[in-house]
Amino acid sequence: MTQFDAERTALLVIDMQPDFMPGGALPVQGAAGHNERLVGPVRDLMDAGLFPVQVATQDWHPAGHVSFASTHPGRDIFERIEVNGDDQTLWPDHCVQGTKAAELHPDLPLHRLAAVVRKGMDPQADSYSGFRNNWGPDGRRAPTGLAGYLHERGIDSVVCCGLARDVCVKWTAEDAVAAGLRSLLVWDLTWPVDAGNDQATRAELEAETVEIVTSDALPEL
Ligand code: VGL
Ligand code: ZN
Repeated sequence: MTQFDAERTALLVIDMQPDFMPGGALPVQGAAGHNERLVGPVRDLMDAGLFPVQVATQDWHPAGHVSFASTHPGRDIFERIEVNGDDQTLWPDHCVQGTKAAELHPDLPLHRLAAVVRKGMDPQADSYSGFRNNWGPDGRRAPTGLAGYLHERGIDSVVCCGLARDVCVKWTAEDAVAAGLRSLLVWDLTWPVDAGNDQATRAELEAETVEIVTSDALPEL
């Protein structure tokens, strides 16, 4: 393992929005009706101040977004279709711009965030990774600017937590590697849309050299 320099590490708090929590439109599994089980440990990590830069991502879709099943008459949620030549899972309407359930969870210490990167704003392109669009009508995986932001802040490592383990956290952690960053994922501070994906998620992350850690090990890394 390369030397871990906390001073050059950013905490990425991914999509901690009520729509991905129990009671929301597209809830993750593993919290059984208790948002606090998701929010509490992430709040504690943010408050611990282990890393000098904390950045949140926020899924932020316009109404009628291409990723919503409701946008495609006759299609069901969780169906997969081809959009602009790319594979697209159809989701329930979620994280619609301006709605309460799309806000970052208010029980998080949001004042600690140096930046919030919004994604999925292009009506025609989905964005799982905080770094870029999945694809797009123009064939471009348009970047959000997060890689440039982190590089300019002198960051060389990221610690990823949040929602959802098998979708946006996974894509973001993998793209961090692609951006030349050391990428850690705090497994117990992520929760999946589908826990049935956990084994594959773990294997794919490891194949992409994302380091899977647990929160109790963080202070000693
Ligand atoms: C996410 C599905 C659709 C996520 C976002 O944050 O993991 N999942 N949009
Ligand atoms: Zn989304």
